[in-house]
Amino acid sequence: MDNSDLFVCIDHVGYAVSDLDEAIKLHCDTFGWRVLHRETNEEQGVEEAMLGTGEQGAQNAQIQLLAPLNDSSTIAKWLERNGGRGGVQQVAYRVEDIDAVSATLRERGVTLLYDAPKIGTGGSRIQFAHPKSTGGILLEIVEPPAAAAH
Ligand code: CMX
Repeated sequence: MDNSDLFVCIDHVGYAVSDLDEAIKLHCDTFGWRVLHRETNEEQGVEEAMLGTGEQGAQNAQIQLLAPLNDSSTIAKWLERNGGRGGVQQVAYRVEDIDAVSATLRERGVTLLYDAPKIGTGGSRIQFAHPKSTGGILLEIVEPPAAAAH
């Protein structure tokens, strides 16, 4: 089985946090990350920040901080289930062609959450694999906007 065309690399690891500014302060002041990008994604119910380290930009693996926009947000539910504590909510794999990779994963029995990819950070296209079909990890698949794919 040739798997070489599935994933490019780990794109980011997503942490659920209850307060975005507090989390940014912790990860930047204490751990030395810096904010590369910040946005609100209404559809996903999140306020988020992408963090990079040193001179690295979005081409390298990032940390994503995800705070709930409202009580019905996926992140609010995740935090509630976790006793209000933050933690790793997802791992995201970068792909070059999300439609092709989604089709391959479906063929292999992976449960994908959306019929078609949705819009994620910075205009990327995203899809999720349900944790029940990945061994317990919420897996995001992300196709960056064309210019940032490599
Ligand atoms: N990681 C691992 N397991 C998780 C999980 C997570 N993040 N979220 C839920 N689960 C587990 C629960 O513990 C539960 O397991 P048990 O049944 O063994 O108790 C099970 O999954 C529940 O699944 P569910 O009833 O289908 O659905 P939930 O309401 O818990 O929601 C999920 C889970 C994956 C469908 C939901 O989190 C989702 O839609 N995620 C995709 C969208 C998202 O995460 N958006 C925010 C980030 C946006 C971005 O990255 O840009």
